[in-house]
Amino acid sequence: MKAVQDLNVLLSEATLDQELRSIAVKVAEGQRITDQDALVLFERGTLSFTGTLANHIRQQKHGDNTYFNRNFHIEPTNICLYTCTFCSYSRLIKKREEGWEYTHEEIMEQVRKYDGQPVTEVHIVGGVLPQYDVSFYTRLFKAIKEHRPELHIKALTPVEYHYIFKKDKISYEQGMQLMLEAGLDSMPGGGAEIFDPEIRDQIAGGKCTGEQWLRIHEIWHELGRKSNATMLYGHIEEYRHRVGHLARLRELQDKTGGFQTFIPLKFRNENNQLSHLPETTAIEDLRNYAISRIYLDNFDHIKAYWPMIGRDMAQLSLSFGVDDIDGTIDDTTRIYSMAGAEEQNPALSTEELVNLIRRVGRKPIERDTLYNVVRDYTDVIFESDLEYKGYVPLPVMN
Ligand code: V47
Ligand code: SF4
Repeated sequence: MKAVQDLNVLLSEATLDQELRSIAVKVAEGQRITDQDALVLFERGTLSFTGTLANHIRQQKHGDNTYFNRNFHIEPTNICLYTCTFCSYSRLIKKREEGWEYTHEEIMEQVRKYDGQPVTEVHIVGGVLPQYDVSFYTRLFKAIKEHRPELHIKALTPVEYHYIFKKDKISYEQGMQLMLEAGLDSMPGGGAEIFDPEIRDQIAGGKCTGEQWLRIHEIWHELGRKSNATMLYGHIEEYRHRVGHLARLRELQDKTGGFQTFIPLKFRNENNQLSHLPETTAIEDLRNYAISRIYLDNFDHIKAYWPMIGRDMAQLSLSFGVDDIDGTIDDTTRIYSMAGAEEQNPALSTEELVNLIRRVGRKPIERDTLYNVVRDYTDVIFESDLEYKGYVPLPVMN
């Protein structure tokens, strides 16, 4: 078996380092790695070592299947009460003329723009402002559902929920129940940043704590619903903080099973208060995907957010544990373009996304938010790709 041969090579490479060797054995035997193992991987795991282990797990979980979905983003406002130091997107209230604040009607206009288009999800997230309260969002979710009942609403993060529930003096439990009844289908993974309180205070002071972020997801999972998780890395945190963050996610996932996807978010340094920090290298980003894949054994999916890392890196990431590319027909998010992301006007047609996945030897599968297959594109070759000569052969799995 090719995967076992790869592992044998790795084992011999790792004979000089007993700890790496024991991690490889654990992965080969399908055992969970410890927090200390994860730290060793961050400190000493080479790109090829971590990549081979992560790809082995990816192949076992998904084969070559690579998922994407068709969604669009709505960002109701970029004015924000908070002042996260990594954020390039928000504007303070005193500079509100530099930003946007959409009304209910303006947001519904954006929703209606996609009428007749085969999108399955709307992703709603933005800044935190008093006028965007419980009543604003419940009315909005209801209006979207009335207009297009089958459209999946993936909206807001514990950062917004914590603020609006506190303002309305209702508990997290009551608040999430209201959201559920209004039509919220799932929660995106944002706002997690780094859970460690010391680091969080420095980069995201004042907004919900790591504990509160986790608690709101837990309550949502207890209501039988799904959510995602992220980690913002590559700023002032150390490897031990990344491990601590992943450990909290794995622990909650053991309890609820409600997370679908983990999305590592590389810190981008343009136009924010941390611009003096250098960005992580491509090697570090791939290692981070790989180690996340190895450590989070109870997460089904690892997602690369292509508008942030660019198309080439998204393709590469598929060999380092990633099985999902956040595909969109017309990505209108500005969170990353304002922070110096690779894609300034991120928009990929389904055809381009399918070609991008196929060209690195993977199988493109369109999914909905809950990973039901919408269409398997494995055997669909578009005319635009007929002349393409550089296909990577699919790995042979005997
Ligand atoms: O929480 C903000 C991050 C997040 C920067 O669940 C930055 O499917 C890097 O969570 N450099 C919001 N990152 C986006 C998010 C997300 C994206 C795609 C898919 C899903 C999903 C969730 O963006 C924030 C923050 O961690 N962010 N500024 C920056 N300068
Ligand atoms: Fe506001 Fe979110 Fe930006 Fe923080 S990351 S300043 S909460 S928009």
